[in-house]
Amino acid sequence: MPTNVTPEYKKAEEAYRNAREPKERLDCLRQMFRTIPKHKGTEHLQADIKTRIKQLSEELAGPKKGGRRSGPALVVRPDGAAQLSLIGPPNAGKSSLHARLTGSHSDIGPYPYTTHFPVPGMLPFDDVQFQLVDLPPVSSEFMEPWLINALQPADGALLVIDVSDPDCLEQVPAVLECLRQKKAFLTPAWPGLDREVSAGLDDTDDPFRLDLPTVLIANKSDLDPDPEEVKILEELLGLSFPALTMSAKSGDGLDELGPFLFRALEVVRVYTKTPGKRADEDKPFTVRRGGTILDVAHLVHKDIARDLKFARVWGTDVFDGQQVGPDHLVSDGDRVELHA
Ligand SMILES: Nc1nc2c(ncn2[C@@H]2O[C@H](COP(=O)(O)OP(=O)(O)OP(=O)(O)O)[C@@H](O)[C@H]2O)c(=O)[nH]1
Ligand SMILES: [Mg+2]
Repeated sequence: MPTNVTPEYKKAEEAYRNAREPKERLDCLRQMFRTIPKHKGTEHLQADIKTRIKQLSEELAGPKKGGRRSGPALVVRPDGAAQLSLIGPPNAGKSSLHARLTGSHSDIGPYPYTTHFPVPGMLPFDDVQFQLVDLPPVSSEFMEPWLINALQPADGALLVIDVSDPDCLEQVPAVLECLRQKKAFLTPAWPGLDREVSAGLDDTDDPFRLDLPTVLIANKSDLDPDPEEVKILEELLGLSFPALTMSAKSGDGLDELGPFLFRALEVVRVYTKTPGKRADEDKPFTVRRGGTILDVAHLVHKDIARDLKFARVWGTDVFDGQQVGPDHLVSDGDRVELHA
């Protein structure tokens, strides 16, 4: 963080870090630009903010008629309990996994660089869904210039590799380096897993630094059935991501992803009910551990959040129908009646 920034700027930066919708992010960036002290020490940051405002405005303007920017959206609006991006070298099987896990029809090809645009899809787990976004590959030869933007709304990443391909020893460091150069860092630290965050993170104050909790997906296990293979790989590469072994072809290991994400992201499901009625048991709202009644109210409707007075809760750490305030922390499975 540059010195001498104002509280207004800090507030705008904090809001930017928390914003998930592209439109909201753009508003925050504009606020950052308005409030940043204009002196020599902030020149780099000013330039960075301006570039991001330009990129995001273009993205939001959508396809231009006959212009360069036509085709599918390059940033996927978050949906479900969390958004996860599929990242990896060419031909690792990202699209094959995406198709199997979400039922999407993402293009699959026996040659590299098959996928050209983000493809969203939903992975069901229990009564929630995770949004998986298939992406074009990353390699030292080429990375789509918009790819880093597409990662911004993500809550985590699936780093997909072909575990049977010896080239992944070069490919994985190349992927990590390409992302790092654009300030995106894949980290083994997930909120719900007991793992130490690697020390010595530099520049954690940079508002444009993106840290994505990452799980290594060792795909094509049908071609290399040695269950130790991924451990050996991680050791050779000096990595410590949590890892899951899968085969998009045989289907092995696919059903481990949902439970992993639920636990690692500390998803908390809350069922809302209207007074005197049963809770809507099929469609929970989801927050993360640490989420409050007010966070749930925001998901239901912004007016309800604005006017919220108290809630009644049935579930964990409360007696049945206990009255609680907006700051009360919710637990998984809570049934909640919101009173405005
Ligand atoms: N044997 C085997 N083949 C697989 C598996 N997963 C994918 N493949 C094959 O690997 C090739 C590449 O698959 P894609 O899903 O297109 O790979 P991708 O990572 O999306 O490739 P890009 O979009 O180019 O980055 C295809 O021929 C798939 O049929 C698997 O688990 N086992
Ligand atoms: Mg693909």
